[in-house]
Amino acid sequence: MAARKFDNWEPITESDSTIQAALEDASIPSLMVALVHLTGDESIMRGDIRPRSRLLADPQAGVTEEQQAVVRAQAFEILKAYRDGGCQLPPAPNLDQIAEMMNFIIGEPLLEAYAEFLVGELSLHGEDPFGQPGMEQIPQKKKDAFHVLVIGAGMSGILAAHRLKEAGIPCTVIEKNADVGGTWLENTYPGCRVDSPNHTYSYSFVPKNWPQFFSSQKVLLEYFDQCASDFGIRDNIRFNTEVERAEFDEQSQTWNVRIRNADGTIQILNANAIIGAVGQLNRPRRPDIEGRDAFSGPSFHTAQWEHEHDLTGKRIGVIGTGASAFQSVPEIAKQAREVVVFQRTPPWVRPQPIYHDYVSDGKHWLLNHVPYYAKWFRFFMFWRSGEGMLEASKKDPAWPHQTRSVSEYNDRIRANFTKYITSIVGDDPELLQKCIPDYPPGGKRILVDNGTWLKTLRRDNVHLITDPIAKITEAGLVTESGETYEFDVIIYATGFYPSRILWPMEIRGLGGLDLQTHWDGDPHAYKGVSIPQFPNFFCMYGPNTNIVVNTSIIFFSECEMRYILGCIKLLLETDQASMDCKQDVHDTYNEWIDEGNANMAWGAPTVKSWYKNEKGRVTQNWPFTLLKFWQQTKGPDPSDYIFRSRKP
Ligand code: N01
Repeated sequence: MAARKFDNWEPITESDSTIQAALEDASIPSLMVALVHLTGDESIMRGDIRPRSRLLADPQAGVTEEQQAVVRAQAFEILKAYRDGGCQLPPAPNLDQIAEMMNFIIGEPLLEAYAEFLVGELSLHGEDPFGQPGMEQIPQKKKDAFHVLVIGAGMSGILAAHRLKEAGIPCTVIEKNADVGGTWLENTYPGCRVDSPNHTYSYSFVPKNWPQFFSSQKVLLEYFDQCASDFGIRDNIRFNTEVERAEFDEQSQTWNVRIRNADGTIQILNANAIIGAVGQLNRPRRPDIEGRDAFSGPSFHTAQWEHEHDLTGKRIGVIGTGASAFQSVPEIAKQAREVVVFQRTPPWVRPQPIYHDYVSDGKHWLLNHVPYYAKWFRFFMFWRSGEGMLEASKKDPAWPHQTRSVSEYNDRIRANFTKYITSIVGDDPELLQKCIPDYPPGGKRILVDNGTWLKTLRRDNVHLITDPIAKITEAGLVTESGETYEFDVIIYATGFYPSRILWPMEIRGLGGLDLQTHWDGDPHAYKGVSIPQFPNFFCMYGPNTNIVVNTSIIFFSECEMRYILGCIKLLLETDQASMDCKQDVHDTYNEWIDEGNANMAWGAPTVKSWYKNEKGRVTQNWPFTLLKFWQQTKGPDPSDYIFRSRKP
């Protein structure tokens, strides 16, 4: 992996024909704003050629072919002049100009607050959008005396260790697996890949020449593996080691953490703070179906794939139709004699023609050579796959068809998705009926498809069964209608235990309070990070920090880590030993979150999903904009916390 900062673009030395060829592959909206950087000429974004909002499915956002040709010709002249002039840039744009560029690329006026966010993202003046300014002023001696224990070396844990190291804070990472990567290490099922665009699903400060727009598990694992090496944090990680218990010691205001080493020995570590970076989708769930253990053949969960079983020519039963089944079934079907998929609820499917496509050479060249193009392309993706989609999931209380959709906009999305599904399976009315969900789009995770899933369901060797499973037998499955199915292998694509955040670890806070008992299946936290009565325990990807409509969970981790660093900085600056979130602050925050979630498609009472706990509360999701989370997590407000010092 060539890890480079976005602003380290390569000088242009290539021939005219290379430039021209690359421009054929340009994202025109991203290119146009990059041209403003290159020339300082605002007229480029003040003419008739402009991206249009809400055209989220069109990669050129409504810029016509003819208009694209005009922009390419203009870009060719500008890039040649830039090359021939020694690759010099005019002065950086000011805040007003950035705001205009941002509104231009989105196609509608955005909140002014986005400009500040973007200035950081663009790093025009070397800003670190997720950094914690002022950390460098704290004496190293103080930092050396503050030890942080990070649980997990997946995407969030690697980030946490890196940021702590950068800040000069000592840390130890405890990882249950033999290597880094978390979810990308554990999930090795065939077809596993990211379904958020990779140019946003990456650390903001470690771009990569992603081979595909949505890369495979192998490529993602390589990325995180390389990051861990490049960050120099491997020596901080204790592999094959599990945290069993963590107990807050009120005397010293520190945490005592019991770990089980690879050789089974037990050790107690002491830490000033803990960062729980274990993810929400970490503990595989096999549902309690009658006779579950009776099956005589191999059976395994998608997140614990048993590669030793050759599926060629086999009869396979797959339970579930969430994202894991969606990606693995098409691959299994290529090998197996027969695949029977048991569906309880159909997923909404969103067309994404480039889902399996490779990034062309021209696109790579533009990303690497044209100043700020990669940054704007990232923002363009960020908007189109995330922020811009939020509106479509928002409930309009006046909308009369709340069961099928939550607003007029949401209904239009429903119609589009229905049209797409119909275009592939429409000539099979029985299959079509099984594939159209009866709940609003966004109620559950929308799966991105380039036709692979729906075409797989049409294969002669694939059958989609909606008759509920009654029991598992020695030979296979029996459904409620009494139909029997015999299999060689049963695969559980049945998800995880998201509401049991941090389970099965025993975490004990003030007065020995046990976290899982305290939460009772209903995890809450302040900003997803702090839990009252659990001082100096910080979560990453904690309660209500999951996102439903796409974009990148890495963005959230970067926000959370910035906030956590801010907390540590505050403790060190004030010479306090611990900070404990105030209960009323936490409660008011969570009321706001619950209200927000009730207004979203995934909060609709008719929808059941892993976003809700058994009581029906949305425990996992963040209901507002990404910008709002970015603003919320800039740093802690000291008045939100109770500070305590070490007891004499
Ligand atoms: O799990 P899920 P997943 N009988 O919980 C069904 C992320 N992810 O592993 O919908 C029959 O979504 C259940 O049915 P229902 C992503 O965030 C990302 O697929 O509850 N069926 C459902 O169909 C995703 O959302 C990627 O009615 C039973 C399925 O099992 C999250 O992980 C790839 C059942 C479980 O679906 C989880 O996805 C993979 C029963 N008793 C995962 N119990 C990327 O692309 C459960 N089901 C990045």
